[in-house]
Amino acid sequence: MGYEFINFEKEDSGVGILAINRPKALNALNWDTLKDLGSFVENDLPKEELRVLIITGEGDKAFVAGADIAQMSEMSASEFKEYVDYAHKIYNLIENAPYPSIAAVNGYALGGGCELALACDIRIASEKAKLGFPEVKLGIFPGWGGSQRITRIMGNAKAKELIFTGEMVSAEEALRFGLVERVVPHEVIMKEAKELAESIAKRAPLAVSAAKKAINTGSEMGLDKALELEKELIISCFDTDDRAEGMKAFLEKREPEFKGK
Ligand code: DAK
Repeated sequence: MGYEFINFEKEDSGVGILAINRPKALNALNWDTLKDLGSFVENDLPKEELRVLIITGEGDKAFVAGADIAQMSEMSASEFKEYVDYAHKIYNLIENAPYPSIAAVNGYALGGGCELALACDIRIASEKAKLGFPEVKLGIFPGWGGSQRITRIMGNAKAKELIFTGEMVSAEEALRFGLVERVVPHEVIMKEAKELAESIAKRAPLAVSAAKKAINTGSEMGLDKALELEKELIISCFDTDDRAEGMKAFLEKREPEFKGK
């Protein structure tokens, strides 16, 4: 596919593993890396066959250490705007994708890197991971969705503490206030992420996708409207082959074979 800064492989289970591949710079997202990520997610990700996407970083040290500071420091105001617009577009695409995503946070997840993890549905961290938003040390603040997504995940007060101080936290601390869902030994992070992904990949894909939409969209609505949305989505699930298969398989005491139809 000709991408220098990302690697991708898809397993038979339907689990795709996308790794940001710029380990010498701790996978910092310079323009070329961000464009590879964006272009791949937009155009080349095999969406039809994909059940779950795992995002991680190559190397042993970092998930993504943020936007590329060297490159950012040289940008004009218009380039800076273009950079942030593009990152917003790609992170929104990941957040709103029909397939679920898991961030396997295998090391530093800082600034734009932590924001990438936040755009994923679930975050698993290695016990060696460090997470945070150092942007205020650079004269900016988390602007790739971070200041908004983080408050929705862990509340305004803790988010302010993290963002205002710019300090990194350990994976264990991140777990305590809900920035990550699991912490696992470093050596097994990909194994754990794959096991979790495979357990989701076995389920009815349209139902998982509808549940993601109900949660993501519904949590931004008032309860009455959100309950209406839930009703619409569950009714749309009832009308699928997978719903018929799931219930039939239960009654026949066998595993269902879901087709995503
Ligand atoms: N950018 C560029 N290079 C980076 C980098 C980064 N974010 N992080 C690490 N590197 C490079 C280092 O420069 C070094 O390169 P060489 O010197 O070897 O050429 C190499 O990766 C290894 O890093 P270190 O030698 O520093 O490794 P250490 O183990 O000593 O330290 C560290 C690891 C993660 C603590 C340290 O590298 C570090 O503090 N990195 C910077 C982390 C950071 O501040 N991240 C946030 C970036 S700001 C926007 C809104 C938001 C954003 C952008 C735009 N708009 C509204 C337009 C987002 C901003 C950010 O993400």
